[in-house]
Amino acid sequence: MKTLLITGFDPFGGEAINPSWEAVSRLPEELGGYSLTKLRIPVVFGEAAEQVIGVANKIHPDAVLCIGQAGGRDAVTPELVGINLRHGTIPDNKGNQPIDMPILPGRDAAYFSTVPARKMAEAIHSACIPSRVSYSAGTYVCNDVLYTLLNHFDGSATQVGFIHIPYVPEQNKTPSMELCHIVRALTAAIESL
Ligand code: PCA
Repeated sequence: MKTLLITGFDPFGGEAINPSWEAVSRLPEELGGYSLTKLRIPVVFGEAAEQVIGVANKIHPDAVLCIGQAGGRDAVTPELVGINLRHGTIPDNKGNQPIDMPILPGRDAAYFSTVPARKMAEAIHSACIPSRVSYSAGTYVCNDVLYTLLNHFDGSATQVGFIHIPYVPEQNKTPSMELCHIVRALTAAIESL
């Protein structure tokens, strides 16, 4: 059986929960021909990606899929690209707030995701959940993780992808999506890998 390392984040920005970890933790142990290893990662520039790479070095996954909250989005959005830029409009959970800094100085400006982002969006849509491809993972910790992993696994057989998800209703912000729909969306995405 193939191995999938799937991650969700700690809460940040004053929220009590992060729906990305809430959804990831509710996924089954096996799905779509993959055995899942779930990892909760900190909302800290640099450290989040380091923790993912640390676990990946031990389990050698066939694919790494990271999930994050994108407040304001009304759909589940597989990301197409990670960029070599750090910019925080709020501090991370350790107080770092880089302003227009490269993630890896001198390295490529961007990498395309190596999972089939469009196919995943179509599979989520076919499960009757709003979804579209996103062309920007932002410049905060989610993009930091996506870019760093794409750089790390560049040229290897390990696929790397990222999916942003909306708020859940418990967070009292709009737009939001029921957690069970987000779990179903992630299920459809993994089954399409
Ligand atoms: N969303 C943030 C970081 C953690 C999360 O869940 C982002 O979009 O960068």
